Amino acid sequence: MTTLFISDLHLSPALPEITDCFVRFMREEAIHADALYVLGDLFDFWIGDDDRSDFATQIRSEFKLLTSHGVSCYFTQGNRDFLVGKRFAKETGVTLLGDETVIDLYDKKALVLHGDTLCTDDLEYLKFRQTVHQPWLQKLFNRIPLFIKKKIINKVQTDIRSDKQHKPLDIMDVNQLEVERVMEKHQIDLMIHGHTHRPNIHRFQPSERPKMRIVLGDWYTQGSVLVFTKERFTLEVRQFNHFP
Ligand SMILES: [Mn+2]
Repeated sequence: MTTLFISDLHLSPALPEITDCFVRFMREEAIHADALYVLGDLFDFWIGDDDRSDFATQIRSEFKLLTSHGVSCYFTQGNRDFLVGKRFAKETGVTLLGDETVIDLYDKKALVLHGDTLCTDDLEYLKFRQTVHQPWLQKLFNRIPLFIKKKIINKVQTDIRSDKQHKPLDIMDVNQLEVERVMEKHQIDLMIHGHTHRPNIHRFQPSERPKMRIVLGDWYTQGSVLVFTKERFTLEVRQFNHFP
């Protein structure tokens, strides 16, 4: 009985090493799990469910393989793949989760989310997020031909990259007060998220009950997995050559 959590793989056709590690992780490890949670930024960018490229098709088929073997797969959108939608879910058997979801983790309640909404000090990003998450805009975007979408995305990605360079790093981490507020709102003691690329297990006690926040790692130089069983949980890495 194992539940796996991953996020921030930033899969892209330009980085086949990461995709290879992901494919082997799916076929050799996740396939034996009860459930797999992908907490956002699976893709470096997802242009839309109408992407029929070899790369997009391959990733879809890896999820399909897993779900058809009875592994429950859940997906929450990140700030890079907020255009993953119903069609992707239908074609892969993956269940799409909302921005904040309380899950039942072996009789323990946990809140899972991407983590970008916890970074409330990053006002500029929150403004951007609000814009791109408007349903009418997403609907409109999904109707634009793929080649035009690619051009728009390239421009947006360049803007995001240059924006990050001009920001001090600490602004990109979560705001602790926001973490506590969200945990209080959902009445939970365990939170699991990615996004910040700062894998860690934080224990704190803002009120009478001890709380825990588990942060998933990225897949830039190695795979990164939270392995959760009834008895224990561990943040683990998978070297890119880990799977034989
Ligand atoms: Mn992110």
